[in-house]
Amino acid sequence: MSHRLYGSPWHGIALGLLSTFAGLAVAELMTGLVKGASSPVLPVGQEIIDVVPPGVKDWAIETFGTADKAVLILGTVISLAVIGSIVGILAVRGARAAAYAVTSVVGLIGVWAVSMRPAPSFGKMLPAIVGTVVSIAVLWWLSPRSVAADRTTADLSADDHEPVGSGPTTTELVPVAGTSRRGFVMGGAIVAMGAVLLGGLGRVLKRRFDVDDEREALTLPEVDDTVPDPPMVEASATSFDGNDFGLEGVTPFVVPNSDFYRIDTALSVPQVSKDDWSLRIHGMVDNELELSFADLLSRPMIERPITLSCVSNRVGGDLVGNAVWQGVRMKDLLDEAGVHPEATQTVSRSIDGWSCGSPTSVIMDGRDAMVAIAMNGEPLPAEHGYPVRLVVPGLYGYVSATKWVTEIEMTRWEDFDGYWVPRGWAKEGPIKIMARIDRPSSGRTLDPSADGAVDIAGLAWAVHRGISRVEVEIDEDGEWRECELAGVPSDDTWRQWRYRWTDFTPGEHRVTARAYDGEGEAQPVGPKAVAPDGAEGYHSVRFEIDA
Ligand SMILES: Nc1nc2c(c(=O)[nH]1)N[C@H]1C(S)=C(S)[C@@H](COP(=O)(O)O)O[C@H]1N2
Ligand SMILES: [Mo]
Repeated sequence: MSHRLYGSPWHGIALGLLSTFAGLAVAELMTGLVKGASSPVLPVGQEIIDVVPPGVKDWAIETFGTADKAVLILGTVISLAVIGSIVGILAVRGARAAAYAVTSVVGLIGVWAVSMRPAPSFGKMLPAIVGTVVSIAVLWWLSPRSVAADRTTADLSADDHEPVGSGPTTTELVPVAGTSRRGFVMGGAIVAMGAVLLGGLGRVLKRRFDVDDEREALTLPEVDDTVPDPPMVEASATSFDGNDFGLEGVTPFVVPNSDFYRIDTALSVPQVSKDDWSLRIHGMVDNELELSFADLLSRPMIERPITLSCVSNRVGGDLVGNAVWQGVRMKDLLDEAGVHPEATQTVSRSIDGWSCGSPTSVIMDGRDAMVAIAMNGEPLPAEHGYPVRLVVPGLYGYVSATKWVTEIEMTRWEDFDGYWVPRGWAKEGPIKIMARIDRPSSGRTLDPSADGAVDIAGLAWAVHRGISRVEVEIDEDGEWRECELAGVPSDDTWRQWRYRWTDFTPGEHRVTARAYDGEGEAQPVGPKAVAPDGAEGYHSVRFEIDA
């Protein structure tokens, strides 16, 4: 650093960034040392999520998909860096007290944000506290001060009262690096290296809290009640007898775990060990139940393919998927607990404090609502709720599918609102009927198959009501052509459909699809936005057939 830069705003920004990132790095280290300790960055971001209006949240989900969290974390870190830079400029301008004060306030916001999470504890707040202390220590150590002035005072007092050299000057007792340009560069390098090392160490140490290993080692219990494979209800007139046409570009009937959409408010995936987990069923019940993971595993197990959808799924969107879930029927557990007739709402809560409420009548009406432990033959992936989540056929995820579930409370419909309800989403969330075109994908060229047909295909769902018919219209000619339907194991899954267009012409086209549910009711024309209770409208795609 040149003489000109020492004391300049750039010097201040460098100091501020060093202080900020040293604090964040040590916070990261603490999360690796103390189990359950929370980085303050995530909760501060979470508080931001909690205050943004649903419209903005919705926009974020649509714009960034599941990357919205990464964007939020990045935004929080950038904000901290900006505040840190201002703090550094204050410090090099001699306003050290103000610099310490602002840093303390930022630290307190971090501690507060952590305390707003469920089950706050001192251990959880440690990273924010220690990180703030380290930030202030770095500011103190690297801030410039007028050595001459210190010396003069010290020397004067020494001259007056004490033998020379024993005066208590800051510079002599503690080597403050910031007092010289050279000292700042050296000290800054030490702080930067230390931050990288300690932050990295924290990351490595934190891995020991991951549930990956215990998840891998877990053996799933036998299923007592499953649907036959290949499970089928009546396929369409063309009697195609598989679940999957196997067409390129069409989402498979069962979506692999790695491709399954993920939506939640958790900024870091909760790592919940099955040994620490329990499920409490309480509220308006005769006998409160508390189940350990082993208790749950010893119960009769069902296995069902069920389609899950997010209420934020737009027409044609991919926040929807079908998986084979294994678990215990919720009804069995609730019957054992003895639900009071006035308990019209089944509230579930997750370890991270998220909650939702489902109509008890829906949970208990005989559908395969379950407390699930497995997804597509594997223990639930951590991001899909390991060790235990809920799955309710026919309800959007935000009112039913609690991941990392630890609590079911039976209460009245009017006595509680789940997480998304006060944020502008409907209290009731039955999944709406929808047809989606996967092939062709929008704007693409579609080639005829060897037997001379252009295969248009996709998926349709009306979860728990089933799909009885899908039609496509080509080039808005007003003619709705009936599609072939693949087989399905039950009304709880989506259904593949296909239209083999034989009398096609090369050039640009547009295809639109619509579905009918199990009762023959047609998909509404819409259009309706996703908020407050799910999108409506026909999916339509432009494509081209080469000459
Ligand atoms: N704990 C918790 N569970 C949750 C959520 C959440 O934010 N936290 N989001 C719900 C929503 S909105 C949906 S759509 C589904 C998505 O489940 P998936 O991520 O396994 O696809 O989870 C539900 N369960
Ligand atoms: Mo959702």
